[in-house]
Amino acid sequence: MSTGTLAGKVGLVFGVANKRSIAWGIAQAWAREGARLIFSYQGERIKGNVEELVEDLGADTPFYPCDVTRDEDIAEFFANARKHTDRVDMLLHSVAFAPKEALEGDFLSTSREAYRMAHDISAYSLLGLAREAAPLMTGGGSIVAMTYYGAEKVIPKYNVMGVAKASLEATARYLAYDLGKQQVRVNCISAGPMNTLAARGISGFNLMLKHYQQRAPIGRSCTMEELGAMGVFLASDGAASITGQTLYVDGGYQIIGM
Ligand code: NAD
Ligand code: 0WE
Repeated sequence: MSTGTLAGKVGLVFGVANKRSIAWGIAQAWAREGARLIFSYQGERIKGNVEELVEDLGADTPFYPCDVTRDEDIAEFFANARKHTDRVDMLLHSVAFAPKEALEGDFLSTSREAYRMAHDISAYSLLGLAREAAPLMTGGGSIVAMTYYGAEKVIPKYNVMGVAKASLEATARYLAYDLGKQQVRVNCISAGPMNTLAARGISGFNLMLKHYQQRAPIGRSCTMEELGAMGVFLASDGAASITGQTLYVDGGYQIIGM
């Protein structure tokens, strides 16, 4: 019997692709605090990775496919999740995508289709998942979404992802308003740059980490453990009156003006 801060709680995790994924870092922290977790994965390409990872949390940890662009996948994921639990306490949204070319040139050349995809996968999906999760959050709940500073200030080449993250953060606020009456909280964690699959392909990413080392008050971006600790806090009763917020776990970079 676990005695952690999240003992007895049930969490749904969206966005594990491999062991470097932020979703995996936060899921491990939730599990360490005693939560029971149900995982989703994007598709067959990633299934094997997730299968191997979740075994560490116990051979009976459920995982089901869910491409968040498909309403029928979302419905099926929740039907599967209901086989294991009749209540959910937390949901982690750690999903983002824009077509590669949209993160390369200038923002002005973003196509209608790239704009649509980025917003569908990276922002609308929070609403689609929250709508299914909310009825299961009968004892209140905590929904957490991963965002980035490019939502509020221009980060060259982040382009349409920055606009989609602004939409994600606003989506979290409007969801927080709707769901507050059932004690479901919705917050974003704005992480500093992390060396994950989603960041690896980005040219100049190592320069960005150097830039944080030079400019952030604590002389670095964040660690996976620190993101996990924020995930645990937001899921805990200590955060019971925190909702609609974007919390920065970025070494303090966000406060700097020059
Ligand atoms: P990652 O590649 O490990 O995670 C991205 C996830 O999105 C993957 O698991 C992928 O399968 C999933 N995904 C993409 N399209 C999907 C779809 N259609 N359906 C379902 N899942 C889909 O990279 P990460 O860095 O861990 O990114 C996780 C989150 O953290 C993202 O929202 C990202 O914007 C955010 N974030 C990342 C950084 C960073 O520097 N790495 C910084 C701040 C915020
Ligand atoms: O949110 C992100 C990246 C999300 C992402 C990454 C990719 C790479 C592969 C979304 N779509 C794609 N599409 C692909 O084809 N981050 C916060 C990491 C990131 O990405 C950047 C950054 C940072 C930081 C892109 C440009 C500039 C900075």
